[in-house]
Amino acid sequence: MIVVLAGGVGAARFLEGVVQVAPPEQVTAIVNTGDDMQLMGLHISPDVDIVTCTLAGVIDQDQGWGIVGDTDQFMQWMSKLGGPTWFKLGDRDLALHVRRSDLLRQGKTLSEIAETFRLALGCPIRVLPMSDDRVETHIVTPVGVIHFEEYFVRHRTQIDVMGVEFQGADMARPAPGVLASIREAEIIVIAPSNPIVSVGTILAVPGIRAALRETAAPVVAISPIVGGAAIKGPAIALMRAQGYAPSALGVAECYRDLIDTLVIDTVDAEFATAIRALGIDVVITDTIMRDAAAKRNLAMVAMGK
Ligand code: FO1
Repeated sequence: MIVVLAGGVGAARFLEGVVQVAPPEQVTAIVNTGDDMQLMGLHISPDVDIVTCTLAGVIDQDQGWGIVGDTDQFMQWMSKLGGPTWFKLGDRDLALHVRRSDLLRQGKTLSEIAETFRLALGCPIRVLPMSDDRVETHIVTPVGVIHFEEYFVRHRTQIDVMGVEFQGADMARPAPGVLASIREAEIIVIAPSNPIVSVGTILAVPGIRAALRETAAPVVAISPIVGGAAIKGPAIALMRAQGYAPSALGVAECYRDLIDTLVIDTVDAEFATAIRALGIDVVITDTIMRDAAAKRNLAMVAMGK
């Protein structure tokens, strides 16, 4: 069994590589739900949807989120009616959100819904939300403490980050199957996701960090920082705000108590010695997932094949 700790787009692309080299039924993704939010009465669960829809082959590949071929009638009418339009939900995506919200109101859990959706959409790997309890990542900024999606999408990250809060995390329980899958894994890979707000949020759920430290399986992380820049998203500002250098070495420091190996990009080879000095093995490869072959290569390297 292969367990992958996953955020959104970067993790989904990495998982596309994993399923090229391993049977999908042996792959479990434990997915960040700290980006989840309530908007217009709907429960939005971006990372779970990104992973599910990417692996099901129905993602809008250009954006990395949303549904392929989607239309925008809903957003157009929302705009006419003076509703919020900063967070785009296409018409097909809307169906997914209405259905999820309805099932939650009927008493279903996020993980039950994730299973229903992945089967309905044809996602071949197991997708486990990190928790069924409400956890929300909030960013401390000069204009107040705002939800991560407001910082990321509404403000387009053009606002200072003073800190990060994982609201609800201390009371959250890992979703059913999360701790067992970590315990029973043959290998655990931390996807090239944001170490602070994607993976950091998963690790903030009590029990998950301890399970990773106790597992007999090797724990391998892939640096999402390449040449001092994030492959996607606001990792640099968030790492700085949390006191980490925005580099492959900073990523190693984020995970130093957890991982056996860090996969870094060839352009970051200069950090290998310093990372090894932390007691972490280093594997150097091309980590940019340009195409299917690059995703496959990264999955092979991370899985030690
Ligand atoms: N990202 C954007 O940049 N703009 C959007 O309007 C947007 C809408 C959206 C709707 C559904 C969904 O599942 C994801 C969506 N995302 C959007 C992506 C999301 O904000 C982030 O990429 C993740 O939360 C970070 O992993």
